[in-house]
Amino acid sequence: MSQCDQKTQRVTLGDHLMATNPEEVKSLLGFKDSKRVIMIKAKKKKQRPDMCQSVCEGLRQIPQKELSSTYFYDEQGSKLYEEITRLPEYYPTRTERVILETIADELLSLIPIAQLIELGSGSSEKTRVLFNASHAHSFIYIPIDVSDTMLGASAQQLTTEYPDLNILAIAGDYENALHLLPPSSNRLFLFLGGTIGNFTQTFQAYFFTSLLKQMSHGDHLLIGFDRAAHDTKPPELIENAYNDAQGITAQFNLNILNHINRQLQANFVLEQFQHRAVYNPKQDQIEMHLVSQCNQAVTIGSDQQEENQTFHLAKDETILTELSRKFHPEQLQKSFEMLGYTHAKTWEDANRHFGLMLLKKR
Ligand code: AVJ
Repeated sequence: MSQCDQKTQRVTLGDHLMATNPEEVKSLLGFKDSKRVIMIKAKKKKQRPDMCQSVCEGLRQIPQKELSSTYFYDEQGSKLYEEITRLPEYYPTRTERVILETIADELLSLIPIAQLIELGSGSSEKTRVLFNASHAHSFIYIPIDVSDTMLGASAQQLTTEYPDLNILAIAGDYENALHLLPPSSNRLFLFLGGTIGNFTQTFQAYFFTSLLKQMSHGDHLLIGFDRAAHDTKPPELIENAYNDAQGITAQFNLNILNHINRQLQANFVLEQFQHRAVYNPKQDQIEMHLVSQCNQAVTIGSDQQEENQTFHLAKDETILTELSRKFHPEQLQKSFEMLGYTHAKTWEDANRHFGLMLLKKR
């Protein structure tokens, strides 16, 4: 039996409660005393394909080898991404923050938020804009992130900055974590940063259909999306955001190989790959690759292991590491309406570089 049966137990940060169903979480939500952070770990429902299997499958693919962009985010990768968000070329993060600052009061007056649920909260950097705007902090903040170290550290930091804020941090992937949310109304789900751009169209439809099922009447969803190139947004602006002068994005891209080397005892030589990111105007997406600088072979798995696998890369052959889709607001709105969402409002910055779309469950 999990520790959650002890209903009044408080946990210190770093400890995790395991919760397997919404009832257990609901009992945890009754906290009203001075301990304002509870951290739980979402138990895996489905076993995901393991990293080795996924990486090998991707490298076996013909004609285009690929690696899942989820493998960018080891500790070093998460740090590099944080650095990216502060780069002068990387407009999405700061533009999204400006929009949030502009609309915070309006948003909070539109929705009487009981729970603020953030999918992929990371360092909760932009969410602070909403905490700053809502003086009463009458809601519970529920950050969800796969990285439990990031989650713990940022929850800790938030309690010192906002002593009145109640936090229920859930470590786990979105699907497992969402199944833990106790039913409630007046919830605002946040999916910021343009992360929706990493979803394929198929996965987007699947993901937001299952989210809608979890939502109650009157719940809202706020999505941050990067806009496709248009009259006031040249494609070069988008391309430059992924080709910064300091080479941080290149490091971020190459780090995926480090992560695989370490996790799977692989032997990628980072110096033999080069970062490439191009904007594809037909598909409205950034396509990020690692380009092999020579003919080479890579082995996944240490020599002692029997099932180690070798992959060949020709000079100039590439591994696709990320697609970052960009959107036309009208099309995005339509795709959500087709899933059954109601469009409430879309906000943009003055240059129309980035957008926030508020959707609602009827
Ligand atoms: C985290 C998916 C929003 O696509 O802009 C940044 C990741 N990759 N630079 C993006 C990323 C290269 C980022 N998202």
